[in-house]
Amino acid sequence: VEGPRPPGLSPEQLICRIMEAEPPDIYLMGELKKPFTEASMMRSLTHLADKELVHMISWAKKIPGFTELSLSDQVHLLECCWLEVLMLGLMWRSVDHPGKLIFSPDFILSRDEGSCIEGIVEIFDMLLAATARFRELKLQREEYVCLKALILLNSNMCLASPGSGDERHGRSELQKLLDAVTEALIWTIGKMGLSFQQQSARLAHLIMLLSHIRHLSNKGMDHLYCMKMKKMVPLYDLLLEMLDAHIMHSTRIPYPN
Ligand code: AOE
Repeated sequence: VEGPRPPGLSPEQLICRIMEAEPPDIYLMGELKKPFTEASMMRSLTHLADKELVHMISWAKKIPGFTELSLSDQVHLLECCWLEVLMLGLMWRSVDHPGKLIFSPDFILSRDEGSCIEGIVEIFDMLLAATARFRELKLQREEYVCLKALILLNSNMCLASPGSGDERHGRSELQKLLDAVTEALIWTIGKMGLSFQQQSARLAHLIMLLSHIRHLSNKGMDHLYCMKMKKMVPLYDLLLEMLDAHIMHSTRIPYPN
């Protein structure tokens, strides 16, 4: 039943390639001014995200097969998933630091420091809860990189690219990529010395966390939209446009600029 894997890689080779694609740690250094105000903390967070997004594009392009998708599929996928990908990265960095969010090695926030920014404590609590779940599961690096690639490749669900004509072709290529990464995740869970039943349960637990992350990203997007209205997020025009596109997809209600 298994067709040739997109780049013709074994699960082991695929995980290797996805591991090599991992973005570097970002340091904020001079950008951090304590004590934080609502505006300065938001500026630091935005500055960080801004730098991370540049690396995220390089990361995506290193996922085997991604650049073989149509350009519009590549754009749609990144547009849909960027906050989920940032959030999963944040959880991974924070997994060994209960109660703390390691935005970067030099930008660590506790839940209570979130009270600086209206509405952020609720998001922090959800991020910390999901991080605690990954801690309980003792998430492995190999699993983490597979989940992040799955977020990217699975984010497209409701987005069609009408008129592109090769939709069918694009979809099945994307499906093949998703299948390959899923197979790699199953393979890496299989190496852990668990019973068959424990392996299935672990796969289910990991995949279920992705729906929490999608939910968190939607909450974060709502929150960012509120911040934007308070003129707290210094977004570049292009990024602002992209953020707008995201909110319109998720609510389907256009709003005035
Ligand atoms: C999570 C992880 C992380 O590494 C950094 C940040 C920083 C900000 C945090 C967020 C996070 C967690 C959720 C928070 C949010 C601030 C408020 C929210 C706490 O509650 C995110 C700052 C985001 C700044 C906006 C940048 C807009 C970018 C739009 C990008 C886009 O649409 N596209 C298509 C670019 C895609 C490139 C890959």
